[in-house]
Amino acid sequence: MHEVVKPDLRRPCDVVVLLSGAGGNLQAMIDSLQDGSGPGRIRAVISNRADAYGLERAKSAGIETRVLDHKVYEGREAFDTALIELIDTFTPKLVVLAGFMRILTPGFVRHYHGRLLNIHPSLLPLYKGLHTHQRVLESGDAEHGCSVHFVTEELDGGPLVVQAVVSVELHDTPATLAQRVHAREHLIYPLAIRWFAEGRLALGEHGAILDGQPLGPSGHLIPAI
Ligand code: NHR
Ligand code: GAR
Repeated sequence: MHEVVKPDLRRPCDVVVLLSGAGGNLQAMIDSLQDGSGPGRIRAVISNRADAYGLERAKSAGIETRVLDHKVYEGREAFDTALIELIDTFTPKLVVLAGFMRILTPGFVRHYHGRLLNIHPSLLPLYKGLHTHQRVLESGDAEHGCSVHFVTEELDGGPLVVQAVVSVELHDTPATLAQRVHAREHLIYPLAIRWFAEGRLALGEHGAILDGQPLGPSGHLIPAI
């Protein structure tokens, strides 16, 4: 089976970020990780959309950007093969999905086994897939939130690393709820990336491991404020 690979802590952990949109999570990573003192360093930001605002944020922070338009490729396999090739020119130890909106093939996910993270706007395993804020409101749930997980072949189903809970309020709309979820995303994603870069977080055979201890099925849980 896959063994837990110990990182070389003498070198900073190079990270490649994949995104498709606004890049609020990228900005949170830049603000919390990119000052050069921390263990992580964003080497490149890759978008499948040329108009993603996240690309502007990267450029403003002096980070290299690339665009790989999925529409130019014949199918997911061809796109993912090209994406792997591009990512690997930056030799990252960690790849993070930050609002990346393309489902990835099993081959891609296997290639980055144990070093691919995603943030999803729900308390997984609830509300996998898209339009989570609206679905939570329609169900009348009292709580919502966000989750960082290792990416596996099962969409939004990989081992959880950290979750933050957000209370649903009486007059919430998908937009107001999303705003509070985003604020928590911007806290937990840099936290998880820092753990990984420090060599504290790994994917074991039975789930995520932090400081040598299994994290359990929900990951590290941050309650609602
Ligand atoms: N790939 C795998 N294999 N496993 C995961 O857990 C993944 C993944 C790729 C992306 C992010 C995910 C989310 O957090 C993610 C997790 C896009 C879609 C989707 O339906 C679903 C989930 C996620 C991202 N995408 C459509 C598609 O056909 C396109 C939608 C669009 O372009 O707006 O790929 O929610
Ligand atoms: C975030 O809320 C993220 O959790 C979600 O998209 C938003 C991206 O915002 N991801 C997905 O829905 C993945 N399917 P950002 O571009 O401002 O970081």
